[in-house]
Amino acid sequence: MSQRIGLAIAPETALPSAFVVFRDRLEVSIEKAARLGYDGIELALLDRSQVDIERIKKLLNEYNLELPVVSTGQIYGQSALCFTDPDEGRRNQAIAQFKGLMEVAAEFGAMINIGRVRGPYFAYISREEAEDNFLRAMEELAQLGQKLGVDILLEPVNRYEIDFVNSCAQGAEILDRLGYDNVKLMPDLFHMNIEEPSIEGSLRKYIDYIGYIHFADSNRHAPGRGHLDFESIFTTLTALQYNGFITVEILPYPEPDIAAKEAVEFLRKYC
Ligand code: LER
Ligand code: MN
Repeated sequence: MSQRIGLAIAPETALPSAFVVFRDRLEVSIEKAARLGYDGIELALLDRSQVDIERIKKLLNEYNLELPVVSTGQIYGQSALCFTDPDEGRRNQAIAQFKGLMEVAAEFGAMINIGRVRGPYFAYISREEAEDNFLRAMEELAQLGQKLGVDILLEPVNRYEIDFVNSCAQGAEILDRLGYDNVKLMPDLFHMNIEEPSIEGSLRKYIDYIGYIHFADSNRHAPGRGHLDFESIFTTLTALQYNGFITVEILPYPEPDIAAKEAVEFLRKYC
């Protein structure tokens, strides 16, 4: 068994900050992903009303694709709602919207990600208070995850996008404080290249926390278009017996169809 390759896609209403290669009708992107030879798709969503669950299930079945993860960065990217927000009303809105997406994930037997929706540190409250807001939200969500059978993935994101949980070390530390084993770490090679002392070293060090990985090259273009050493990254993942999804989350450069095709062709050389 080796790693399976996923492609992150979003509905046509998503903003460019969804950071996916295809922002289009889901039917169109799912067909393209299958035709290009991906094993699965990650759905980047803003809220549950965006998906016709039965229709997507039917398409996944027809094309023999998996749906490993629902991602949620747009809750913050598009609506600026997040779990650290000092305003209880806004925090609860973020939690409610996220719970709606957890129900979508449960329908697909998928995991759910927490990237930017965790929120930043806010200047007018202490760091402890922001972390406390986050941890209280996480407890509620981890408990719901246990009921729904949905694992939650905390994604360290680089310092230029958010200032809270940038590295695997910081992610692992907060997961230890939280103490729920259905909450895992989700490294993203693009962020790792900025924040980690060594990509391979951090994969090795935090492998027991890792449930899923985002793949991109150093410039967030298709793997092969930047300067990451994929040979070495795959050797490491294989030695660690990581058999989960590696999902392509890249910018649509030079254009979406080319980027998506190049990415899967490049990665297939290794898995
Ligand atoms: C954002 O840069 C990112 O990598 C997403 O997966 C998380 O919101
Ligand atoms: Mn990512």
